[in-house]
Amino acid sequence: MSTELFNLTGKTVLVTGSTHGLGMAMAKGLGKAGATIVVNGNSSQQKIDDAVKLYEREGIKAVGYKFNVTDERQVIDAVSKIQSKVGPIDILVNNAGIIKRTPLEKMEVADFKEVIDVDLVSPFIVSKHVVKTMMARKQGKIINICSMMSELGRNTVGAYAAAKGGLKMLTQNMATEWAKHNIQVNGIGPGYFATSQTAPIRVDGHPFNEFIVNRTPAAKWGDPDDLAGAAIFLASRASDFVNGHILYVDGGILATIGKPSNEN
Ligand code: GCO
Repeated sequence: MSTELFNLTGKTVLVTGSTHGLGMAMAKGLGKAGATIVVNGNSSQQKIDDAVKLYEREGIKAVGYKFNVTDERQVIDAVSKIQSKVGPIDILVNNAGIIKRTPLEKMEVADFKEVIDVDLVSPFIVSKHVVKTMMARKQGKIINICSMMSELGRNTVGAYAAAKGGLKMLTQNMATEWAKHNIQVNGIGPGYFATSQTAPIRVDGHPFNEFIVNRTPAAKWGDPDDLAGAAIFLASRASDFVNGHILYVDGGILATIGKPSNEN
């Protein structure tokens, strides 16, 4: 009974921004649990094709679709093509996101709006067009990828924090409106993970690198594969009565005030 709860065989999963990083790590976990992965990216068709090959090399069924998650017309076309060619989207993971690290007083308004557009508005756009079929089928799972910045501020990431804080509340409101249709909407809040997005603040000697290791009770940066279990849980029958919950996978950061750097 227990393993069946987490079995995603026969399910179709769309993971936005799944050609690399945390999106790919979560998608691989979902694929290894049996799901067919719809790979999305917006940079180049080649990057999507290469990513699909990576999934297939791990025995995962994957198909690629290039579309810009902030462009409602492209989202409508892509969702329609996916649902007619692959099948209804059972599970949506809104993972695509960007970050711009600039002090707020120096940030261009256009840059602020771009971060909000990608990180907050696009999960709304994609969910709005995927949920229609979920409502008709009276089943579905939506997982919004939040952040430590859904709960905490940090110097230079104000736009990102505003977006991810908003995404936490959007997750709770989606759950409020759609749970009655047997659609579970939840979030995953990754802590600090070793990805291309965090590479600039992980370089040896960068003060933030040491700070995070000290600030994290697990005393390390997360490995993207550490997110697979949370994704499988929130995508599977095991979470059928979980709604509006943000599951933090952060090595304990949010559990603690932290400690002096000279304390073990
Ligand atoms: C930063 C990091 C964070 C992490 C993650 C934390 O500059 O603070 O990029 O934003 O990537 O979002 O949950």
